[in-house]
Amino acid sequence: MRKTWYREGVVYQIYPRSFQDSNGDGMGDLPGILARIPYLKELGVSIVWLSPVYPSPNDDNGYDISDYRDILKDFGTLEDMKNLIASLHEAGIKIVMDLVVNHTSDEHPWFQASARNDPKYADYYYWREKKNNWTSFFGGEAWAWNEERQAYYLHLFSKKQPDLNWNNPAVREEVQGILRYWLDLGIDGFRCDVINIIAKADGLPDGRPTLILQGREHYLNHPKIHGYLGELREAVLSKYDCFTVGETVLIDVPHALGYLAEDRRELDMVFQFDHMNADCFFVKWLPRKFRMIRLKRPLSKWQNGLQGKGWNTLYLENHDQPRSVSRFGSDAYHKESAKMLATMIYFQQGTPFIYQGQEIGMKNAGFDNLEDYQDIETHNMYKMLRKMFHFSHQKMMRTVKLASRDNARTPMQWDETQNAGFTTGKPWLKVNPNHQSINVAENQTDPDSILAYYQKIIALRKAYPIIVYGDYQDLQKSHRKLYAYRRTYEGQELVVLCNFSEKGLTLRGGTDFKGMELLLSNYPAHECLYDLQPYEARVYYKK
Ligand code: TEU
Repeated sequence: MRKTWYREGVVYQIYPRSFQDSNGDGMGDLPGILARIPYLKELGVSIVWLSPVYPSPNDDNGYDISDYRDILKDFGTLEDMKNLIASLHEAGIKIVMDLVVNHTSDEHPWFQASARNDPKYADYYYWREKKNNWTSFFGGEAWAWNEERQAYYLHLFSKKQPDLNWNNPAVREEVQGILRYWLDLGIDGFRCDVINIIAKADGLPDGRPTLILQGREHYLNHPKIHGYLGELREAVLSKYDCFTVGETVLIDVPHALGYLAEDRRELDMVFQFDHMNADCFFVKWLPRKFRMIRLKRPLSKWQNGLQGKGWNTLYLENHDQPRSVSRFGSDAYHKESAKMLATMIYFQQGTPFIYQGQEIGMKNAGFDNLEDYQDIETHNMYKMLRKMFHFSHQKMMRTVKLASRDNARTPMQWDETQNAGFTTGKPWLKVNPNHQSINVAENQTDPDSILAYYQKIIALRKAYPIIVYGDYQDLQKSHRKLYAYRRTYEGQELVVLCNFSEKGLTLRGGTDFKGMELLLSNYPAHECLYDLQPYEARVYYKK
């Protein structure tokens, strides 16, 4: 198996708007991140991923880029970025940027030139006189009318995010140039936004009628993509010591293996989303009750499916997903369940991704008023679902509170002061009132905190290669409350036990850990070896 720093590392995702403000404008920024490097070091992470920091009109919080080679003013300057790269590197931390190249902003000069029909840029986007029937990820039609060009353009996300035409070699060269630019500035890799939808079927045919994402069979993992990614690897990525992680929506194991095959290395790892459906049908906007089995089955499927052939990402949260402790854990056992969830996911095979605030058990925003949510998807979905299904405002607000992306975007909770130590000004999105009890400062005073537990996990991953590279095998597959698995590596063995219940659980056969050393647990003591307490997690090890 190929051993590399990005397989052995732990990634920390920063959502820059919400991490740390340094100038009181209510918006996080690069100097703010710089000031928190000691915190990142203390936590022990080795790679930082920044959600987009480029100039953007912020229709979708930076995922609509208007200049790929500069920094959004609110976040600082290119000098600040260079400083951040250098300082992170000095601290032994690598840095990965978000690469959003399925679409640009409609305020990007390319789109403006394309709308003018400037011959150089005319084919940079998909222009049509007649729209097809595709629908957008954010709800509604995937086409918008442009007055200037007197044509429709394709946008799989918001109207202000026109899709780039990857058929055009000039577009692909532009993208290569962007990658080179940042790699030459010292960047160590990219998180590639919705990368598996960049290739669209020739002629953009109508899609099969369906409720969600109509037309998707014409762009999800379209075969042309392998040419595009192969070209990018060959022309740019192969020349640097860097890695890529693809955000691959609606991906299955066979397609993932197509991207991860070692001889092609189109991508180094992918984000899959199957386990994110543990409490919803297909999309977050159709919630259902959480069942642990719906978390275990897909995670095991991915562990088994990629073993020896690819590499998994291990995550429970990101800036698009509500907080994991609110979804899969418990309020009554907040600390225990947050630690248990971390144990369950980060002892599997793959590269861990921690989303800011997860390491202190931050919870969903849970705001009652629609006006307190800023996210474009939230507002679009609210309107669409009310119109389509005549859902009441009350019903929709219940869903918003569960599903909104802003649940995970509230400012980082550093301390108990008024704005949680995030800003001295007015935060762009409300701070969660629970910051008085859930915050970094509080965690730092408690040797038994969630934060301290994350530090332990990260330290263990560094000390025990079995955690990184060991094979995975699930135990008690169909158990509905116990998630148990074994890892094996060069004669060593690891057994992980996680109780997903507010009740105690008695272990029966099939989870043998006799003669093994207890490496980690979220409870101070065990009354009975074979009884797990509520949300208890244990990790056993044998040389
Ligand atoms: O997300 C892609 C994506 O599929 C999400 O839009 C997802 O459908 C949605 O969040 C579910 O609630 C990426 C980025 O992570 C996201 O923040 C961007 O809005 C999107 O791409 C467009 O760039």
